[in-house]
Order: sequence, then C-alpha cells, then structure tokens
Amino acid sequence: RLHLSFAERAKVAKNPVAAQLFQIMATKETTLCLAADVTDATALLNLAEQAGPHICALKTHIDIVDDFHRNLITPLQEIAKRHNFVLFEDRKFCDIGKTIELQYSKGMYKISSWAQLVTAHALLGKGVLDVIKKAEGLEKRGVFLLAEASCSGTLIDAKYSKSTLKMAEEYPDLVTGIVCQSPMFLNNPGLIQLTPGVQIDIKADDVDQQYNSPESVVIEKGCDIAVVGRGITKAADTAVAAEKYKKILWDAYLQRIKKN
Ligand code: UP6
Repeated sequence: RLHLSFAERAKVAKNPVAAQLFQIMATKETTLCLAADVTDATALLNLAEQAGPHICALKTHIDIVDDFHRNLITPLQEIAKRHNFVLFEDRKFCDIGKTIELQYSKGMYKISSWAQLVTAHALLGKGVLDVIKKAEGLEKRGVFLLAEASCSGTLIDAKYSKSTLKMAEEYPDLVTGIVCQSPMFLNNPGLIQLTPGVQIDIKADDVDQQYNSPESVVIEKGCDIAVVGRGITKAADTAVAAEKYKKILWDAYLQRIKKN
C-alpha cells in the first residue's frame, strides 16, 4: 500500500467513497482533511470556503455548532461540490445497532442525508456497520472505523486495534478506511489510513492530544489522509495554512511512493 499511487489504489478500492477520495487526492494533489472544529455556523462555512481548494475532505463535529440549523447543510454541500471535497461527520458512533440507526438518520442533524463519510467505533461489534449499510440516505457512503487514537490516555490496546481491522475487512463495500496512528494494514491498498493528531508547531495540547509532524505521519506512520484541525483553524490565515499543510503532506506522499 505504502508505495502505490492513489490513482492505482482507486482501481482496487471496493468502497465507492474510498474510490472517490483516491480520485480527488490524485487530481487535487491533496491528502489534507480539515477538522473544522468551530462552534459558529458562519465560521464553518467560511472555513470550508477558504480551505476548500486545498482539502480532500472536511471533517465536522456538527453537534458543536451553537447555531446549527438545517439551512447550514445546503451551502455546505454547495461549497463541497464546487471545491470537490467530501463531507465527513466525525460522529464516532458507539452504541447498539438500533440506536445508531436513529442517530445516523434522525434527530436534528440527519447525518445520513448529507455526510458521505462518518466515523464509528468497533467496540460494540458489527451492528454499527449493518445499520449504516442499510439506512436510507446518500447512495455513496463510507465509514472510517477507529482502531487507534491519537490521545495519550487511550485505553485501546493492540488486540482491540487488530479486531477492528478484521471487522473492517469483513465489510469491504462499506468501510472506507481506518483511523489509526501506525501502518496497521499494508496489504490492503483499497483501504485508506486516516491519521489525526497532526500539527507542525506543537507536540501536544493541554487535554491529552498528541501531535506528529505531517512528514513523519506520512513517511513513518503510513498516513494516507492527514486530519489537521487547530494547526489550520487557529492560524492567522486559514487558506495560507491549509495550502502549507497540503504541500508538505503531498511532498511527503511523493517521497513515499518513490521508495519502490
Ligand atoms: N480525532 C483525534 N484523535 C483521534 C480521533 N479523532 O484528534 O484519535 C479528531 C478530533 C478532532 C481532530 O475529534 O476533531 O481529530 C483533531 O483536531 P486537532 O488537530 O485540532 O487536534
């Protein structure tokens, strides 16, 4: 996986959103996913607009938006379409299947109607994948399963990570990839490794988050798509910061695939 190009990997991806992401990454030359963790709807739209040309996905925590209203979704989708990136709700579903079915499609956020990608925990077993697979909503959809966390206090151990990967591989048409911190799956080039905890300037925050540099996550840790939040959202100019991360990440990817 690590030495193949995204264009080559697009051909072997079994999940349609994974194939779409590989295409976007290859054509836009970006492996950057922005964690748009802002609490104001207008700020979210502005971020999407400014970072849009430089990202392959916009990751939201939609439940932190103070003034959320369904009217936010249409302009967000319009920006995503215009700049060619995927909307990704980091819901980290973790419950019995029936509850996830409701959380995915109902309530204020109706995630299944706009987010092509979501995250989920494997902790409660495969019910989560069964219900997301059969729910009504966007035709093209995908799930990233969380197998390793970036924070220092995580309770996840190697056995759990391995079981998560096994579960992912049992749903190749639904699972887009794995959220992890190390190159866990090397012989499955159709899956995407998504790695959060990426920042240039600092090593940690004051609540457990740990950061690696963009170069090291791509070259040493197997990251395909890097999630960057505050490294961009707290920058003086978010468009400039997004472009900077995009370039560093892309150069690291080019260096990695050259090592054949
Ligand atoms: N995230 C992590 N670590 C994980 C899983 N998810 O940080 O193991 C998510 C957070 C946040 C983003 O929920 O949205 O990635 C990281 O943001 P930051 O770059 O501002 O720390």
